Amino acid sequence: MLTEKLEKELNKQINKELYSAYLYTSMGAYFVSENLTGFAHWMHMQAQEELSHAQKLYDFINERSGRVILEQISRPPTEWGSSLETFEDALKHENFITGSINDLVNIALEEKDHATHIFLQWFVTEQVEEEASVMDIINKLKLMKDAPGAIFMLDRELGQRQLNAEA
Ligand code: OFO
Repeated sequence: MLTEKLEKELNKQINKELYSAYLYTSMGAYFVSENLTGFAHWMHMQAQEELSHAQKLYDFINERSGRVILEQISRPPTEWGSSLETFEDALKHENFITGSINDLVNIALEEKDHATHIFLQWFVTEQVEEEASVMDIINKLKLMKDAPGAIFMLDRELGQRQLNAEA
């Protein structure tokens, strides 16, 4: 059984993961409008992963006899100044999510809920991967300095992204 506090905080995390999916779908729509279909594909794959993160939390709350309560999802931004700015925003968002997961881990420890603590370890590891993959793209975009040929190559590379069944 989850404590009331943990149930509430896990529900809040579902909302954050759903917002992440919304944000990346919006970034995908921006890239479609810029004719960068590979970049858009990468964002759409990321949005799918975020939905699976929300589902993991949803399932866990139910398994622990808690109650899932869905809240309103905020409107994401719709415009960015460049590809680099978009990915920098994505990194900022992932840093925020990492902080939120770390706070959840602290609460699980305070509440002495070891099952939730173990469950959250998956998210801790996942956040390291999420931040690293966005950082990698930011580094590439900085090196390219808007060279059209390089952007085209990166668009092709990002268009190859497959859905990770584990994430
Ligand atoms: Fe769910 O990891 Fe990104 O936000």
